[in-house]
Amino acid sequence: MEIDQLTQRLLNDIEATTSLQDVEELRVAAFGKKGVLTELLKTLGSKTPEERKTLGAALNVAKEILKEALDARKVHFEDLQINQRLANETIDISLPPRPELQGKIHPLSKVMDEAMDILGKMGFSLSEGPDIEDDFHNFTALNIPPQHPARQEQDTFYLKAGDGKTPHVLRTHTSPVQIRTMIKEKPPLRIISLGRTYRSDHDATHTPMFHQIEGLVVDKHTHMGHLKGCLEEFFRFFFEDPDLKLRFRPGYFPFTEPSAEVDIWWKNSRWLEVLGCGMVHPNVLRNCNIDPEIYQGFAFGMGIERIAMLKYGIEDLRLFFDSDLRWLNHYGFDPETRE
Ligand code: 2NM
Repeated sequence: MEIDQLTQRLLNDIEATTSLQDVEELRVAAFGKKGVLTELLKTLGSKTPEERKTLGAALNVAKEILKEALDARKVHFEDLQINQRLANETIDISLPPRPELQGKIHPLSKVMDEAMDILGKMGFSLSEGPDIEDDFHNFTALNIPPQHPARQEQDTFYLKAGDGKTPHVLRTHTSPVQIRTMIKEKPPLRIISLGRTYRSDHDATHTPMFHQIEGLVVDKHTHMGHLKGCLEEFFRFFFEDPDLKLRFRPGYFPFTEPSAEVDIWWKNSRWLEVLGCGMVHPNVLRNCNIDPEIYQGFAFGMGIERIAMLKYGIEDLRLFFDSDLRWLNHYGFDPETRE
């Protein structure tokens, strides 16, 4: 039958379309004003009632089949288009994130942690005090006389004082912390103080702000043997060398008597000065209301920067305070592993 053939041909054409536009063109070719099926429907009027009935029915069936095929094909291309857009317009969440910057432990913090760790295990506890000190705690109580060079303008940062008042200072060592603790607490004492200290000095080997750690033991019958044993123990742990050799040379500090400078035998080659120490001067104990006839003390102090440079092979002191990330990444320590 002619209509069956026509339907089959159109169905093949629909199947062969490659775009929505093709589908629409076919729809017009079949059902438009001049479409083949429209034209065929127009011929019904000139048919006999009998022919009209069979032809009409056949055309209706063909119309249904073709409309369904056209709609299905249209939906097919619309789906294709949407899927294509979805594929093109999605955000690619598989992009790797930008690497997160990992901070490092500053070598000075590392050395302070290590020193506190060792001295903590040896029974010392940490004392704290202010960076801005008064003349009494920074100088007078430490048996530093008024004419001592340490007090002079070029060494000490003096703050502006009120009329007739003695000016405050930026502490020139951490010893005033120990003075405060000796005044506040009763012996026996076994304390360390550490932190920032300030001196008006700036060249290749000095920065105006630097760090110190000091230890103090006050007890009955304390003597230089205890001091030597304590420092030997400390440095052997700190430099991870159980055979490390120490040398005590006579020295001078106003706050200790006798006083000594301590050297370590470095890399099988030379003596290096690392620390100053001594027996706390009786005047210092008296200034803190401790009776030197009953109690004696030993004390020691060292610069954190210097021992950090030795332990970690850092050449230039001034780079400690530049906050240069490349330097920190190189000399700093991983906060997780601390290595
Ligand atoms: C040093 C050397 C020698 C010291 C003395 C005191 C105090 F407060 F107990 F008198 N604290 N620290 C001291 C002694 C510090 O540093 C080179």
